[in-house]
Amino acid sequence: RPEVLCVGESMAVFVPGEDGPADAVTTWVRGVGGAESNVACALAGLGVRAGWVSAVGDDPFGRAVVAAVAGAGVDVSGVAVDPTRPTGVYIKEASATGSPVRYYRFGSAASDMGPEVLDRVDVAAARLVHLSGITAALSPRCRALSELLLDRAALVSFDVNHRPALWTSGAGETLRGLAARADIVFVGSDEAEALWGVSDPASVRDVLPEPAVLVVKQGPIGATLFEGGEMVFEPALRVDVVEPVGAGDAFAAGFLAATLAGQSPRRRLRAGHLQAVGALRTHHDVAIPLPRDVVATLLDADPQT
Ligand code: KDG
Repeated sequence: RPEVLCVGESMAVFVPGEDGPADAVTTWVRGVGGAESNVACALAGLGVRAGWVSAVGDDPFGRAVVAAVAGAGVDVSGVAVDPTRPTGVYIKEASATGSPVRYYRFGSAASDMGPEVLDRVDVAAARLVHLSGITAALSPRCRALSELLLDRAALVSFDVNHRPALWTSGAGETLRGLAARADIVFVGSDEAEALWGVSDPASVRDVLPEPAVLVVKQGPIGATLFEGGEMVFEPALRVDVVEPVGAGDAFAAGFLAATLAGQSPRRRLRAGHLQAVGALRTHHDVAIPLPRDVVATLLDADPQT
Protein backbone atom coordinates (compact mmCIF):
# COMPACT_ATOMS: atom_id res chain seq x y z
CA ARG A 1 0.00 0.00 0.00
CA PRO A 2 1.38 3.45 -0.93
CA GLU A 3 2.75 5.65 1.85
CA VAL A 4 2.40 8.74 -0.31
CA LEU A 5 -0.49 9.42 -2.69
CA CYS A 6 0.09 12.02 -5.40
CA VAL A 7 -3.17 13.27 -6.92
CA GLY A 8 -3.37 15.19 -10.19
CA GLU A 9 -3.47 15.24 -13.97
CA SER A 10 -0.72 13.96 -16.25
CA MET A 11 -0.46 14.42 -19.97
CA ALA A 12 1.36 13.42 -23.08
CA VAL A 13 4.07 16.06 -23.54
CA PHE A 14 5.40 16.98 -26.95
CA VAL A 15 8.75 18.70 -27.49
CA PRO A 16 10.12 19.66 -30.92
CA GLY A 17 12.19 16.88 -32.43
CA GLU A 18 14.10 19.29 -34.68
CA ASP A 19 15.51 22.82 -34.54
CA GLY A 20 13.75 25.89 -35.87
CA PRO A 21 10.57 27.81 -35.15
CA ALA A 22 7.83 25.66 -33.65
CA ASP A 23 5.46 26.57 -36.49
CA ALA A 24 7.75 24.75 -38.92
CA VAL A 25 8.48 21.71 -36.77
CA THR A 26 6.89 18.55 -38.10
CA THR A 27 8.58 15.99 -35.85
CA TRP A 28 7.50 16.08 -32.24
CA VAL A 29 8.81 13.78 -29.54
CA ARG A 30 6.31 12.48 -27.01
CA GLY A 31 7.10 12.26 -23.33
CA VAL A 32 5.02 12.19 -20.18
CA GLY A 33 4.46 14.99 -17.70
CA GLY A 34 2.29 15.99 -14.81
CA ALA A 35 3.46 17.68 -11.64
CA GLU A 36 2.09 15.10 -9.23
CA SER A 37 3.12 12.02 -11.21
CA ASN A 38 6.58 13.58 -11.61
CA VAL A 39 6.77 13.72 -7.82
CA ALA A 40 5.49 10.14 -7.52
CA CYS A 41 8.11 8.85 -9.98
CA ALA A 42 10.92 10.62 -8.15
CA LEU A 43 9.69 9.33 -4.79
CA ALA A 44 9.59 5.78 -6.11
CA GLY A 45 13.16 6.22 -7.34
CA LEU A 46 14.09 7.16 -3.78
CA GLY A 47 12.55 3.99 -2.40
CA VAL A 48 9.32 5.56 -1.10
CA ARG A 49 6.12 3.59 -1.81
CA ALA A 50 4.27 6.12 -3.94
CA GLY A 51 0.88 5.99 -5.64
CA TRP A 52 -0.51 8.22 -8.36
CA VAL A 53 -4.25 8.99 -8.38
CA SER A 54 -5.71 10.40 -11.57
CA ALA A 55 -7.87 9.74 -14.62
CA VAL A 56 -6.92 9.21 -18.25
CA GLY A 57 -8.87 8.65 -21.45
CA ASP A 58 -9.22 5.26 -23.11
CA ASP A 59 -6.65 6.25 -25.71
CA PRO A 60 -2.99 5.66 -26.66
CA PHE A 61 -1.72 8.70 -24.70
CA GLY A 62 -3.54 7.62 -21.56
CA ARG A 63 -2.09 4.12 -21.80
CA ALA A 64 1.38 5.52 -22.45
CA VAL A 65 1.19 7.87 -19.46
CA VAL A 66 0.03 5.10 -17.12
CA ALA A 67 2.66 2.69 -18.44
CA ALA A 68 5.45 5.24 -17.94
CA VAL A 69 4.42 6.09 -14.38
CA ALA A 70 3.94 2.42 -13.49
CA GLY A 71 7.30 1.67 -15.10
CA ALA A 72 8.92 4.09 -12.64
CA GLY A 73 7.67 1.88 -9.81
CA VAL A 74 4.58 3.89 -8.86
CA ASP A 75 1.31 2.23 -7.80
CA VAL A 76 -1.27 3.23 -10.45
CA SER A 77 -4.24 1.35 -9.02
CA GLY A 78 -5.84 4.73 -8.24
CA VAL A 79 -5.96 5.78 -11.90
CA ALA A 80 -9.40 5.59 -13.53
CA VAL A 81 -10.01 5.23 -17.27
CA ASP A 82 -12.77 7.53 -18.50
CA PRO A 83 -13.96 6.34 -21.92
CA THR A 84 -15.92 9.54 -22.52
CA ARG A 85 -13.02 12.02 -22.33
CA PRO A 86 -9.50 12.26 -23.76
CA THR A 87 -6.13 12.31 -22.03
CA GLY A 88 -4.71 15.83 -21.91
CA VAL A 89 -1.81 16.90 -24.10
CA TYR A 90 0.65 19.75 -23.89
CA ILE A 91 3.51 21.06 -25.97
CA LYS A 92 6.68 22.53 -24.57
CA GLU A 93 9.14 24.65 -26.52
CA ALA A 94 12.01 23.63 -24.31
CA SER A 95 14.83 26.02 -23.49
CA ALA A 96 17.26 26.48 -20.59
CA THR A 97 15.82 29.83 -19.58
CA GLY A 98 12.13 28.97 -19.62
CA SER A 99 9.82 26.78 -21.60
CA PRO A 100 6.63 28.24 -23.03
CA VAL A 101 3.84 25.68 -22.78
CA ARG A 102 0.58 25.26 -24.63
CA TYR A 103 -2.11 23.13 -23.09
CA TYR A 104 -4.70 20.98 -24.85
CA ARG A 105 -6.37 19.71 -21.71
CA PHE A 106 -9.72 21.44 -21.40
CA GLY A 107 -12.37 18.74 -20.96
CA SER A 108 -9.77 16.04 -20.34
CA ALA A 109 -10.50 12.92 -18.30
CA ALA A 110 -8.50 14.20 -15.32
CA SER A 111 -10.19 17.60 -15.38
CA ASP A 112 -13.47 15.82 -14.60
CA MET A 113 -12.15 14.22 -11.40
CA GLY A 114 -14.24 15.13 -8.39
CA PRO A 115 -15.05 14.11 -4.83
CA GLU A 116 -16.05 10.56 -5.93
CA VAL A 117 -12.32 9.80 -6.28
CA LEU A 118 -12.36 9.30 -2.52
CA ASP A 119 -14.74 6.34 -2.98
CA ARG A 120 -12.05 4.38 -4.82
CA VAL A 121 -8.91 5.49 -3.01
CA ASP A 122 -8.12 4.96 0.68
CA VAL A 123 -6.80 8.43 1.43
CA ALA A 124 -6.83 8.00 5.20
CA ALA A 125 -4.43 5.06 4.94
CA ALA A 126 -1.66 7.15 3.36
CA ARG A 127 0.98 8.85 5.50
CA LEU A 128 1.00 11.80 3.14
CA VAL A 129 -1.08 13.13 0.24
CA HIS A 130 0.68 15.37 -2.25
CA LEU A 131 -1.31 17.95 -4.23
CA SER A 132 -0.57 20.94 -6.37
CA GLY A 133 -2.32 24.16 -7.28
CA ILE A 134 -2.62 22.96 -10.87
CA THR A 135 -5.54 20.68 -9.95
CA ALA A 136 -7.64 23.48 -8.48
CA ALA A 137 -7.27 25.39 -11.77
CA LEU A 138 -8.60 22.55 -13.93
CA SER A 139 -12.32 22.67 -13.07
CA PRO A 140 -14.69 23.34 -10.17
CA ARG A 141 -14.92 19.59 -9.57
CA CYS A 142 -11.14 19.27 -9.37
CA ARG A 143 -11.08 22.17 -6.96
CA ALA A 144 -13.71 20.47 -4.79
CA LEU A 145 -11.59 17.31 -4.82
CA SER A 146 -8.54 19.30 -3.69
CA GLU A 147 -10.51 20.81 -0.82
CA LEU A 148 -11.85 17.43 0.27
CA LEU A 149 -8.35 15.94 0.24
CA LEU A 150 -7.11 18.81 2.39
CA ASP A 151 -9.87 17.92 4.87
CA ARG A 152 -9.50 14.14 4.85
CA ALA A 153 -5.80 13.35 4.55
CA ALA A 154 -3.62 12.89 7.63
CA LEU A 155 -0.87 15.07 6.21
CA VAL A 156 -0.95 17.12 3.01
CA SER A 157 1.89 18.60 1.05
CA PHE A 158 0.91 21.25 -1.47
CA ASP A 159 3.04 22.70 -4.23
CA VAL A 160 1.56 26.04 -5.26
CA ASN A 161 2.59 25.40 -8.90
CA HIS A 162 1.11 28.56 -10.37
CA ARG A 163 0.42 27.95 -14.05
CA PRO A 164 -0.76 31.32 -15.40
CA ALA A 165 -2.14 29.74 -18.60
CA LEU A 166 -4.73 27.86 -16.52
CA TRP A 167 -6.08 30.84 -14.59
CA THR A 168 -8.27 33.69 -15.73
CA SER A 169 -8.65 35.36 -12.34
CA GLY A 170 -8.48 34.69 -8.63
CA ALA A 171 -5.28 32.62 -8.66
CA GLY A 172 -3.65 34.53 -5.79
CA GLU A 173 -6.59 34.23 -3.45
CA THR A 174 -7.48 30.62 -4.31
CA LEU A 175 -3.93 29.30 -4.12
CA ARG A 176 -3.24 31.12 -0.86
CA GLY A 177 -6.44 29.68 0.62
CA LEU A 178 -5.56 26.11 -0.36
CA ALA A 179 -1.92 26.42 0.74
CA ALA A 180 -3.01 27.79 4.12
CA ARG A 181 -4.83 24.49 4.78
CA ALA A 182 -1.86 22.23 3.94
CA ASP A 183 0.85 21.00 6.32
CA ILE A 184 3.85 21.28 4.01
CA VAL A 185 3.89 23.95 1.30
CA PHE A 186 6.32 24.56 -1.56
CA VAL A 187 6.30 27.86 -3.43
CA GLY A 188 8.77 29.54 -5.75
CA SER A 189 9.73 33.12 -4.90
CA ASP A 190 8.86 34.03 -8.50
CA GLU A 191 5.40 32.51 -8.06
CA ALA A 192 4.92 34.37 -4.78
CA GLU A 193 5.86 37.59 -6.54
CA ALA A 194 3.31 36.99 -9.31
CA LEU A 195 0.55 35.86 -6.94
CA TRP A 196 1.03 37.98 -3.84
CA GLY A 197 3.57 40.67 -4.74
CA VAL A 198 6.26 39.41 -2.35
CA SER A 199 9.39 37.40 -3.09
CA ASP A 200 11.85 37.46 -0.19
CA PRO A 201 11.29 34.38 1.97
CA ALA A 202 10.38 36.19 5.20
CA SER A 203 7.69 38.18 3.40
CA VAL A 204 6.33 35.01 1.80
CA ARG A 205 6.12 33.51 5.29
CA ASP A 206 4.14 36.58 6.38
CA VAL A 207 1.63 35.88 3.58
CA LEU A 208 1.51 32.17 4.50
CA PRO A 209 1.95 31.82 8.26
CA GLU A 210 -0.36 28.79 8.61
CA PRO A 211 1.49 25.73 7.22
CA ALA A 212 3.72 23.96 9.75
CA VAL A 213 6.36 23.65 7.04
CA LEU A 214 6.91 26.22 4.30
CA VAL A 215 9.65 25.96 1.68
CA VAL A 216 10.36 29.01 -0.44
CA LYS A 217 12.35 28.04 -3.53
CA GLN A 218 14.65 30.75 -4.85
CA GLY A 219 15.68 29.16 -8.16
CA PRO A 220 19.46 28.92 -8.63
CA ILE A 221 20.07 30.71 -5.31
CA GLY A 222 18.69 28.06 -2.99
CA ALA A 223 15.68 27.36 -0.80
CA THR A 224 14.52 28.55 2.61
CA LEU A 225 12.64 26.35 5.07
CA PHE A 226 10.36 27.75 7.76
CA GLU A 227 9.46 25.27 10.47
CA GLY A 228 8.83 25.49 14.22
CA GLY A 229 9.77 29.17 14.35
CA GLU A 230 13.08 28.52 12.63
CA MET A 231 14.34 29.63 9.24
CA VAL A 232 16.97 27.55 7.44
CA PHE A 233 18.53 28.48 4.08
CA GLU A 234 20.39 25.98 1.91
CA PRO A 235 22.10 27.10 -1.32
CA ALA A 236 21.25 25.31 -4.56
CA LEU A 237 23.84 23.34 -6.53
CA ARG A 238 25.35 25.01 -9.55
CA VAL A 239 24.43 23.10 -12.73
CA ASP A 240 24.25 23.74 -16.46
CA VAL A 241 20.51 23.79 -16.98
CA VAL A 242 19.18 21.94 -20.02
CA GLU A 243 15.50 22.59 -19.31
CA PRO A 244 13.89 23.54 -15.99
CA VAL A 245 10.38 22.02 -16.16
CA GLY A 246 10.00 19.34 -13.50
CA ALA A 247 12.76 20.64 -11.22
CA GLY A 248 10.28 21.79 -8.59
CA ASP A 249 8.64 18.36 -8.57
CA ALA A 250 11.96 16.57 -8.17
CA PHE A 251 12.89 19.00 -5.39
CA ALA A 252 9.59 18.27 -3.62
CA ALA A 253 10.21 14.52 -3.87
CA GLY A 254 13.71 14.78 -2.41
CA PHE A 255 12.53 17.02 0.40
CA LEU A 256 9.49 14.85 1.20
CA ALA A 257 11.42 11.58 1.17
CA ALA A 258 13.98 13.06 3.58
CA THR A 259 11.18 14.50 5.71
CA LEU A 260 9.47 11.10 5.97
CA ALA A 261 12.84 9.64 6.93
CA GLY A 262 13.12 12.15 9.79
CA GLN A 263 16.19 13.98 8.49
CA SER A 264 17.48 17.37 9.61
CA PRO A 265 16.21 20.58 7.97
CA ARG A 266 19.48 21.16 6.13
CA ARG A 267 19.61 17.61 4.78
CA ARG A 268 15.98 17.78 3.64
CA LEU A 269 16.70 20.91 1.62
CA ARG A 270 19.92 19.44 0.21
CA ALA A 271 18.04 16.26 -0.72
CA GLY A 272 15.58 18.46 -2.62
CA HIS A 273 18.33 20.29 -4.50
CA LEU A 274 20.05 17.02 -5.39
CA GLN A 275 16.87 15.60 -6.92
CA ALA A 276 16.20 18.87 -8.78
CA VAL A 277 19.52 18.43 -10.59
CA GLY A 278 18.12 15.30 -12.19
CA ALA A 279 15.29 17.33 -13.77
CA LEU A 280 17.37 20.37 -14.71
CA ARG A 281 19.74 18.18 -16.75
CA THR A 282 17.08 16.72 -19.09
CA HIS A 283 14.42 17.90 -21.55
CA HIS A 284 12.00 15.52 -19.90
CA ASP A 285 9.59 16.56 -17.14
CA VAL A 286 10.39 13.41 -15.17
CA ALA A 287 13.84 13.65 -13.61
CA ILE A 288 16.66 11.26 -14.40
CA PRO A 289 18.13 11.14 -10.91
CA LEU A 290 21.82 11.27 -10.08
CA PRO A 291 23.20 7.88 -9.05
CA ARG A 292 22.39 7.03 -5.44
CA ASP A 293 26.02 6.96 -4.30
CA VAL A 294 26.59 10.44 -5.75
CA VAL A 295 23.51 11.71 -3.91
CA ALA A 296 24.69 10.08 -0.68
CA THR A 297 28.12 11.74 -0.99
CA LEU A 298 26.80 15.19 -1.87
CA LEU A 299 24.15 15.12 0.86
CA ASP A 300 26.77 15.98 3.46
CA ALA A 301 29.46 17.64 1.34
CA ASP A 302 30.28 21.17 2.43
CA PRO A 303 30.52 23.89 -0.21
CA GLN A 304 34.07 25.14 -0.87
CA THR A 305 34.79 28.46 0.76
O1 KDG B 1 5.89 20.83 -12.73
C1 KDG B 1 5.99 20.37 -14.04
C2 KDG B 1 4.64 20.28 -14.64
O2 KDG B 1 4.13 21.57 -14.80
C3 KDG B 1 4.62 19.59 -15.98
O3 KDG B 1 5.14 18.28 -15.88
C4 KDG B 1 3.27 19.53 -16.63
O4 KDG B 1 1.71 19.13 -14.90
C5 KDG B 1 2.10 19.85 -15.77
C6 KDG B 1 1.41 21.12 -15.98
O5 KDG B 1 0.22 21.18 -15.65
O6 KDG B 1 2.02 22.08 -16.45
